[in-house]
Amino acid sequence: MSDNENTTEEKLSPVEGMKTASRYLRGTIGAELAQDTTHFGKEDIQLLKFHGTYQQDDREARGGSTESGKSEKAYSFMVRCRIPAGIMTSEQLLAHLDICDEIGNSTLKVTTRQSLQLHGILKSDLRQCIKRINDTLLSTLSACGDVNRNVMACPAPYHDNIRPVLQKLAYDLAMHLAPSTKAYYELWLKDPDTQEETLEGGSDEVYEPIYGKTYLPRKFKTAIALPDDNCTDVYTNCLGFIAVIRDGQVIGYNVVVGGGLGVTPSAKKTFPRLATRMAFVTTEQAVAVAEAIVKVQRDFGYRADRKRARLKYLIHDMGIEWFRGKVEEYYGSKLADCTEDDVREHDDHMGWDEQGDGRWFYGFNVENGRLYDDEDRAWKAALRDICTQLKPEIRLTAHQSILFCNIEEKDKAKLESLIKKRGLPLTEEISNVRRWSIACVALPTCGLAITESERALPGLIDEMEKVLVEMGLEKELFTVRMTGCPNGCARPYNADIGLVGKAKGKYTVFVGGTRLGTRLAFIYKDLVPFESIVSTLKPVFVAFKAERLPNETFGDFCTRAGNEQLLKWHDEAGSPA
Ligand code: SRM
Ligand code: SF4
Repeated sequence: MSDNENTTEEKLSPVEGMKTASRYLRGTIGAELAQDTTHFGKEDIQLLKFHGTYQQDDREARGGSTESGKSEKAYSFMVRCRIPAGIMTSEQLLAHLDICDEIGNSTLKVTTRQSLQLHGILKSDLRQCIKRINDTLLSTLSACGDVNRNVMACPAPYHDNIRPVLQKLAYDLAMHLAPSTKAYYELWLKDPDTQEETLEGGSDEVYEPIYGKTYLPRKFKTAIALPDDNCTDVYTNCLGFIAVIRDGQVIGYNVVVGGGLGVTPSAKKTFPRLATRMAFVTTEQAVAVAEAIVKVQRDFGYRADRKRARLKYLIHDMGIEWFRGKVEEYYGSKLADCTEDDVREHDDHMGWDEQGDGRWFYGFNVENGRLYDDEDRAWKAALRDICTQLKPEIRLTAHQSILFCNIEEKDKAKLESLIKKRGLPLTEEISNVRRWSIACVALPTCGLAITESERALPGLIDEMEKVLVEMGLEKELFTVRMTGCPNGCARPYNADIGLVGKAKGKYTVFVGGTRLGTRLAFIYKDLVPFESIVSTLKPVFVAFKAERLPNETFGDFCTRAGNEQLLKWHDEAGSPA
């Protein structure tokens, strides 16, 4: 099979040229790191992503001026870790807290893909930051960039025959699909004074056996779920594995392909898409089939237009049969058809649960994943206390929250008191609507944000809580997911309620997805001012209360009613917006 075969005559996107010329992700990053400047040039910015870091600037500080009188952006770096299945140690979390306090913006973000992000790292501290993360035996390599990203799996620490198998697969996939280039080691881990390239004219097979020198056309995302628990939102990934379980053992996986949520509303050629079921693989086949899928996307994925370069568009255009045929060709044999097994539940793993080995874990809800200390709430201080005094294993969830694992019965009360002491609510004290809400980073660091998200959602949830209590709906379980632009980083497009920043202060309100993540939501109202979101939704809550079927969820109700009816209720209520 020829490497990086391109099926299109179209002109390649400029990023393709940068990757090809980069000498396996080196570019001029080393030379730029040695310079006393605040930021990198545009080619290195693209390559830095593969190393796990994004150049950003504080958008609220734009327009400021430097000592030289020339106005310059307040540049800094976001650094994202690769943490397969979100599994890490207390020491690793403590090291992240130290880094964010010493050289970051003193906050840490638990992401929607079970990872951690540092913000506000200055260029002069970037090498130190990445080196310190690696010193704790974590890596940032391939946390971003056109490669396989952090692999998600249900993080629950049950001592059964299922979760550990899935978590191991996440680790194996992450390692197998990680880039092989030595550039990461040379740039960040080696003594800069002894820096030299380890390239001596070898081939792709030597330096990047899976990716070749152009890597993938675009980011690639993988997740693993089990029928009882789709906490990783498997259908929103490029590649998903749904465990097939017989007699309490994992015998293999139904493979789903071509999920992805990013969309540019003005470009009809872009759309959110849930993955399509493709084939059944045994546990032994899983990693090799994943490699074949990655290689098909490498060789046939679109490299001209980055807006259409995700795997979902290739599968949409070519069809699942064509794609499966190619995967079988690359894998070297036919694959079996999917079994009937599919996801049917979603557990967020919050609160106390027994692990099955006599010990406990506690799911701690972190509002929108942001860890900070202020006069009212001290998330970081609580984590420091817990990690130093109880030393639990840490697991991050795809809902931006944390599991404290391996807690002895005798330490349960202590864990709760360490949380309460810092002004933080126990999961049990949080309303359902807050617990099931998440928001992306957005302003001030995200260069693509159009509106607020993480900083705005808590206030909106305060308002929504009141309305739900008024109507006796506070026990309902439904997801509310907010993003500051249509890229969909908090997965709003398959939520019961998705709030997507569209224009300054205005959001598109989606409804009709599911907590299970298996159905796309539809637009209920567009360009709703932030202040009117709850009042715009209220007539739908009223109708839901009055007309729902027994046990019908909010998303199911909205889908059954259809948007024409929802808008009718809205207009009859005379709501604003
Ligand atoms: Fe994302 C870009 C943050 C999960 C779809 N995402 C970005 C960037 C890097 C902005 C940029 O390109 O300059 C954001 C950094 C903001 C900042 O200041 O930190 C960003 N994405 C995030 C995180 C941190 C959101 C969060 O608050 O948790 C999540 C990090 C996950 C991780 O640990 O790896 C994050 N992003 C997602 C998800 C959800 C998921 O993967 O489960 C999606 C939707 C699924 C998908 O990929 O389709 C997502 N992010 C995007 C897109 C749209 C991609 C597309 O196909 O169109 C972009 C923009 C892009 O790639 O051009 C983007
Ligand atoms: Fe930034 Fe948009 Fe992603 Fe939010 S959804 S983090 S605003 S790219």
